[in-house]
Amino acid sequence: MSFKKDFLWGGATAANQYEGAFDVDGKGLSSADVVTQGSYENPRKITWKNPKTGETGYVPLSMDVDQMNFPENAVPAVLDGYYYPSHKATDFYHHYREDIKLMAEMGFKCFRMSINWTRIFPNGDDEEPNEKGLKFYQSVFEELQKYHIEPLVTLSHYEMPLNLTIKYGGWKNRKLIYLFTRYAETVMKRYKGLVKYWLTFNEINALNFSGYMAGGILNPTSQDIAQAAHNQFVASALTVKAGHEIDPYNQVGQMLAFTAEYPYTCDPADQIKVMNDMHSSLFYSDVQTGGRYPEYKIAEYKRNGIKLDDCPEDYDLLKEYSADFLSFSCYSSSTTTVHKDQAATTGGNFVAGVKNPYLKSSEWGWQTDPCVLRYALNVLWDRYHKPLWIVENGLGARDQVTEDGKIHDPYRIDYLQSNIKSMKEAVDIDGIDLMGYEMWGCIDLVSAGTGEMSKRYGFVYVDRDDQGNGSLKRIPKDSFYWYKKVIASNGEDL
Ligand code: BGP
Repeated sequence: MSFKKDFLWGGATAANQYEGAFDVDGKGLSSADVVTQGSYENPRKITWKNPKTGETGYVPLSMDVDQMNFPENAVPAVLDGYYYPSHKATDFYHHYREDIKLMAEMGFKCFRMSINWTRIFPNGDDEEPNEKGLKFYQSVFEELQKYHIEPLVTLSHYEMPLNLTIKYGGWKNRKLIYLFTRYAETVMKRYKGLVKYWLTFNEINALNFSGYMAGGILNPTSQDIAQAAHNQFVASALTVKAGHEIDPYNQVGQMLAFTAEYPYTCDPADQIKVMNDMHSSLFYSDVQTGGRYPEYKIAEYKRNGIKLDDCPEDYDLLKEYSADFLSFSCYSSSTTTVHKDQAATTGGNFVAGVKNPYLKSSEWGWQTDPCVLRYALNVLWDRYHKPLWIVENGLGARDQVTEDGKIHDPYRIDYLQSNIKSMKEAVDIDGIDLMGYEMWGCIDLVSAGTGEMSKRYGFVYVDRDDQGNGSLKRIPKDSFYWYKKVIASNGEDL
């Protein structure tokens, strides 16, 4: 066994980290457009303004549930004196032809990108869609079609119309189910024949650790997160239903941030901790892909007095229109223990863990794990038996342009080589049904966790720095030529 003939090799991006042009052609303000740049040490911030008093300020972005201190009467706002990475990013908006050509040169079969909801419905609740926004993505899809590159489209990748946060409180409001589904139907109808693979919410389980990024919620409580998750599940089911009705070729998948967690010690208490942590993220796929609420979550809600605003039809929808496939991101593994005092910690973009002495870490604390994809694929396959798709994996690093104008990135090749090998084992040895592999940030873009430009993932370097300066020139890195060879040999020549 090896990768299928039509295995979807390619790369992945997200609108707010890549497109720039944040206020062009009628686009509205999105929740990502009020998030400043940060760094590994300093969290990104959501800036705010009190419309009555004119007072301004900020709150750190990734706050735990019940921890955010967003002032009452204030609204998220763009302020002078701050740098917002999404405003410029690496300007795919004006470079899409050039970028897609580079993807084609590498032999991409697939390109994962997201539609920015605010290009289509600038306020989320507008009567009519914005034609200029619709046209932009149409041109992108037509360009991809020219090169036979299959788009994989995320409908909401860590952004939503800011107006929906201000007016409705984000995803904790059931009204969002209707507004999202209307947006999904609009684009699915418009791009029928151009797009057949769709994802609803990027890393839906990020609701657990960033209610704002994943749900547009300010000051989220556990009750809000539970409700937002429920609303997103129902919206996903309705999107699957609409997708199938609009075009039988459509396949609508789930997107999960896979948490590969290992116990740090053989104390059984560590194993139980791992099980509980895995539950808190697998809950999202148990519902969206598995089609039902798992008992451990029902019991947890009961214990904690969480009550959902739901109705019996919701559960019929979840069952009948579960995701067609399960896609996920997976960069590294984490390690955990109840004996925190015995272990050193390491980073991650939103959640930190315990350092695994067997693995090497990047500058941002992400550990390279040569077995993680095989492990992830097996866990998910055993649980759901639905086709799987790796839609994010890669290495963020500080690349340097050398005197010869080139970028030598052997560390990236090493990382990808070991990860692709692990994924290959899951297919060859374990017989798992895998649809494709999309390397994250295939053309350099800004980091979601820190907002930095200098944390680069791409096969293609983009000349832009953390202050937004640079010519935007695109330069293929050494890994570009390596990946071309991997695709050409369908994963045999690593
Ligand atoms: C995932 C997100 C992406 C992406 C990636 C890398 O969690 O879906 O948007 O950016 O992580 O993380 P970072 O950009 O923080 O390095």
